[in-house]
Amino acid sequence: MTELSRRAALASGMSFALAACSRQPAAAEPVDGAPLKSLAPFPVGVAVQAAQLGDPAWTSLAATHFTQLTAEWEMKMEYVVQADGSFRFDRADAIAAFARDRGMRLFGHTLVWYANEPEAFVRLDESRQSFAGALANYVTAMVGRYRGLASGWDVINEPIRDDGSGPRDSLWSRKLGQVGHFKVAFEAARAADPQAVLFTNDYHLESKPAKLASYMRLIEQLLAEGVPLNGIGCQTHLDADLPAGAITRTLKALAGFGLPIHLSELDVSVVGGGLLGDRAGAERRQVALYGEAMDAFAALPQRQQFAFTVWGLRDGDSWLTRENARDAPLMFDSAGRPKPTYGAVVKALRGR
Ligand code: 9MR
Repeated sequence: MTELSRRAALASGMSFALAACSRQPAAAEPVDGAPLKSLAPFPVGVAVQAAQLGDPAWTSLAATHFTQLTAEWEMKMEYVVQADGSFRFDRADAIAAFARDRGMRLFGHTLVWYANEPEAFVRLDESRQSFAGALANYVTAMVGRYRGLASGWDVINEPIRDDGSGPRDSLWSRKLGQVGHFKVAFEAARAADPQAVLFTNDYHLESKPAKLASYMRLIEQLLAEGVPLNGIGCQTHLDADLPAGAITRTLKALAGFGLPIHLSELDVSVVGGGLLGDRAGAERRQVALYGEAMDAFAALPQRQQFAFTVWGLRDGDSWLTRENARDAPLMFDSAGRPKPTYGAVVKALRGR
C-alpha cells in the first residue's frame, strides 16, 4: 500500500470512528468573539468529511463560523473513480446537499492530482486522444454535477516538485504533456461551468522560495498559453517555526497576477519543524502565524479575496493529529472550544 493510500484508508476508517465517539453534548459557543462569518467580509471555509455531517457538534460549530465547505478527500479521484472506471458521487452529493441546505458555498477539491492515479486511467491504451477524452469526461462529470453550487475548483493540485525544480511528473503530464494536461483539464472545467473560478493550488510556498518561484513561472506560462486558469491557491500548511513575514510576502507575490486568491488549507503544526521540544514556544508562534495569515489575506484587494479556508474544524478532525496525536494544528480544540489561534484570527478581522 502506498503512503497515500495508507493515509486515505486510515482517514476513511478514522473519520467514522471519530464521528461515532464524538456524539457528545454540543460544543460550547466561542466565548471570546463573534462568529467568524459575521466578522469576515469574504467567505471563510473549512474542510469536511461526509461522516462529520452526522456529528451535531461538528455541524453546529461549522455552521456557526463558516460559509464554505471543501471536501477533504471524498471529491477526489481516490474516492470517486472506482476500479471499473465508473464514478460514485454519494459522499460528494451529501456534502453538496449540506452546503446547499445551510446556504454555504461548496469548493471543489480536487480534479487532477499527481497523488491520485486510478487504475482505471492507468490501464487506458496509449492513444493520447482516448486518454485526453477520458480525463475530459471525468472533469465534465464532476464540474457539471455541481455547477451553480461549487464556486470554484482546484483543477490541478500540487503541480510543483518539492525541491522547486519545476513541474512534477505524473500520469497526467506523462500522457498529455505538462501544459497539455492543464489544457485538457481546465478547458473541460471551463466548458462545464463557465462561472466557477478555476484554480491551481500548492503548498510550502511560504517556506520554499524556489517552489514559489517555480509555481509562479508555471502560472505565467499557463496564462500565456491561454489556459483558462483564473484563481490561485496557496494551501498554507505550516510548521510553527515559519519566520514572521513569510506568509505576507507569499500572498503579496501571488496576488501580483491580479487573480482571486484562495488561502485554501490552513493549519499550523506544533510538532513539526524546528520547535520540537519547545511546546510553549511552538504554540506562541502558531498563534502569531494564524494572526498573520488572516492579516495578510484581509489586506489583499477585495476583489481578489476568494476565501480563507482552514483544513479541519477541531484538532481531533485534522489529518495531522491522525499522524501524530500530540499535534493541535487548528482553531478549535477537540471538544470544539476556541483556542488562542481562533482569538488571533478574530483580532485580525476586528483590526482590519
Ligand atoms: O487531509 C486529507 C486527508 O484526510 C486525506 O487522506 C489525504 C489524501 O486524500 O489528503 C489530505 O488533504 C491534502 C489535500 O487534499 C491536498 N493538500 C495536502 C492535504 C494534506 O495532506
